[in-house]
Amino acid sequence: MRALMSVYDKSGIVAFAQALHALGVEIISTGQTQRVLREAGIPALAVSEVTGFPEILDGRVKTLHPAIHAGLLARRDLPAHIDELAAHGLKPIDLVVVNLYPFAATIARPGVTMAEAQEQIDIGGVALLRAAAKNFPAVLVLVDPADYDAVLAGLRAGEVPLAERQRLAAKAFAHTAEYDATIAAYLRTEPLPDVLPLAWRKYQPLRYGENPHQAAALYGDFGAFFQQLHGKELSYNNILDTAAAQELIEEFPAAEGAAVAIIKHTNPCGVAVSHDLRSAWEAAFATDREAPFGGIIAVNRPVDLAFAEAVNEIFSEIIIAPDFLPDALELLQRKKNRRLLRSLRPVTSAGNWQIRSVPGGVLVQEPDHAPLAQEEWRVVTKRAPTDAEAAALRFGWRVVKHVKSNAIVYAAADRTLGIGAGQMSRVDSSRLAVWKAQQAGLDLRGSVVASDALFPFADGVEAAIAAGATAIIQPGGSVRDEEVIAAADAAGAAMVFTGRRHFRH
Ligand code: 93A
Repeated sequence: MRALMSVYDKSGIVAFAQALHALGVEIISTGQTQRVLREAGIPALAVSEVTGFPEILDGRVKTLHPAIHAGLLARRDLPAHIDELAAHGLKPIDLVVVNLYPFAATIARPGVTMAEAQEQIDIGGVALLRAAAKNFPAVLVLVDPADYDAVLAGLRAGEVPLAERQRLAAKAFAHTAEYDATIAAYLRTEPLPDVLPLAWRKYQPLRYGENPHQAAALYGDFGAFFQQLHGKELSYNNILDTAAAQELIEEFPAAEGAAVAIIKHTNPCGVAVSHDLRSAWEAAFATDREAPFGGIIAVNRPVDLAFAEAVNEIFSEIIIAPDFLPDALELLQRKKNRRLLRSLRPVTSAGNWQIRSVPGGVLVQEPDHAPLAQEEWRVVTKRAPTDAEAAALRFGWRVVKHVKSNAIVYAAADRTLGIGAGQMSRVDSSRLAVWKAQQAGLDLRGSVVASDALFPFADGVEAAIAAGATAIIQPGGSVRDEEVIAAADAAGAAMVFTGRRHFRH
């Protein structure tokens, strides 16, 4: 029996090779692998001794040779294949151990150049894996040290069962597929390619999905964005809420003030900015004093003790912050069920796709991370917003984008006053927002209202004005815009068209 060993990461390889050698397996290996094996006293042939051809082009061509690939691909059940090997002086290879050039780790390095990345694209190793996996009834293929022991046990017992060989082959093809997908994603230049190169590893198993009877897992690189400092593991719904909370809070740069967003079921129940986190918390919590229980809180500045003491009063599932001061962390860690997450980098900056599953496939879009684009805003009423109204319109517009459609947000310059989310009719969202404000004991007189999409009729605007709003922000673009504008003018209200809507389905 002959084995070909060619590994970039050499850990564990000596012990495995020793075990193979003890079983009488002849070992062939590439340059550095051979060096490591020989240093450990294991006899190993160089690939060049088998091929009669040296490694060339700085190792770009090591194993890409018919003497290797014929040895892997020959069908053992066809005498013609066996004869052909012999006619060319070749011998079968029955086991392949490969560990590819670390392309993913290379591109994860900050400042890596394209030339460095290209050099780490493994060609020969991938070819070895695919050839061995294709011929899996005869050739064992190993890409994972976790499989070494089972294969050794099989060899010692005299046979590795066909089902195990097939499992290893599937694993090898999954490995090369992931490897190639990573390369394709890195090299991709067009925004929406014909084939989606997806290569997501399981990051974390989840106890369940949206509900306890649904199995679920998290894939990808969540850990690059959030570090969990405390608390039991995040649930499926926690992760969705965390993403929504962080996206919202990133609307508010720390330099412009301390911001707090309270999220429940991916919708904000209150958002505010102030000079410090504690007062921002109080203003955000004032929007809705019921819903935040069991909610998620995101802030844009390091958590201090004053804020920690205030939020400690209510039960919240998760607090997300750029950092936690030691005394605040100590206090917040006292509750076992509370998760504390440090946001490591902006979730809204990367050009990452948003992907959602639909029957038979996925929908892909760019995220709605557009900036305010205030230069596109147009005052359409006779009266322009006052400075105070303009500040409130900006605030409301930043928040309404993060509310499920139909979305209506009543706001002041520094806080939400009433939020109506997720209704099938815009009028109902408006009614809800007003009702919520009333429930919270908030006065909507002099407030502004933000609508994620156009008001189709004048009635929505009339209702907002009746509720106390003096300025309105919305995309505009209804066939009845004239009536809608006239309704605002009739009440002396100011209205701004943004020309851009923010549906969130
Ligand atoms: O540059 S390659 O794509 N050309 C090859 O022919 C080839 N054959 C194996 N890289 C190739 N390999 C890779 O070399 C293996 O996948 C492994 O990662 C590495 C082992 O080389 P060494 O034993 O010299 O460290």
